[in-house]
Amino acid sequence: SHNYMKYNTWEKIEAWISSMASANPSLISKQVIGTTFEGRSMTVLKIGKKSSSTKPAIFLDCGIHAREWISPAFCQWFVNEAVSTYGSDAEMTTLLDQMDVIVLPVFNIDGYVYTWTNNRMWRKTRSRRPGSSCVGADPNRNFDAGWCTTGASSNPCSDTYCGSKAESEVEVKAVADFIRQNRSIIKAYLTVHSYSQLLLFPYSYTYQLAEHHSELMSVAEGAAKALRSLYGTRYTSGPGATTIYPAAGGSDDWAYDLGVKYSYTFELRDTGRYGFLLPESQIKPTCEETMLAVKYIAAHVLKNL
Ligand code: 0X9
Ligand code: ZN
Ligand code: ZN
Repeated sequence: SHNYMKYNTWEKIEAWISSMASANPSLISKQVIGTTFEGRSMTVLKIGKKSSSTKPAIFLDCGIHAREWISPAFCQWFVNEAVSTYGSDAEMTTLLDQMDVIVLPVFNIDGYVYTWTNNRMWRKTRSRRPGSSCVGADPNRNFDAGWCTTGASSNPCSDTYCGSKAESEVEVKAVADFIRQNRSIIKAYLTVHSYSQLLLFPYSYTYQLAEHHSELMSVAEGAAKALRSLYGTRYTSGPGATTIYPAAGGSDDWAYDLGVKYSYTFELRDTGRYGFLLPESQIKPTCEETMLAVKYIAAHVLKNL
């Protein structure tokens, strides 16, 4: 069976997506939202108790950046925890009765595959364009939020290349289209990266404070406190621009400006000892503590519907 305490290949994750959906038909449905540059299907798992009326939803994605392997590991962990604690954990049961969580387990599938086969430190997509020998754009610089104005590069060979235009990357376009289509039901956007132990919220493309800054900050601090309660792991919360660095074209800022108020970027463990090469022994503790933060945010969203 699927090993949640190891980093899994895309082949394993793809098989897992199918088997999770078929083994839990009352709680999980799947939907293909697009195709990657190299032709792989992007499939979301919608988790929640089936209802006759339309339910509000939380969108959760992992693996925007290829080398951040702990991130897809978290999405797999989340889906498993959701189905295995529904009906026994009161918080999870209420959450999935009232809302759906739409999970994209690996956003940048082509990049993720490339980190397994060619270059463990690859970050970007794997798109090619006539006229440039450099491959890929940074999907988290490719959203239409102050696109390419700060903290991004217009050089196709840079690791933070913003792409030829906003949403030039088919993976970004697929996610943006899906969120636009489901704009009225999506109440929170959560995106998981590594590393640095941060809980970021808008804005990153400007130093201006978000309209809902105080609420976003207090929810982030509550989530960080919940996370810390398990193993003492310390997270710093704040707007991206001042907490990490100014950088335009991110998914969090784009979702927020679209009207998804609760928009957060997690930067998971660690603070640099292992960095992107986080040992598999840390998958379980990292995922367990992060679950507490995600559930805290979800409970806040639910309370404020
Ligand atoms: O630079 C990024 O895209 C993220 N950090 S990472 O080390 N995982 O690459 C931070 C994203 C913060 N949000 C925005 N810049 N919008
Ligand atoms: Zn990242
Ligand atoms: Zn657990």
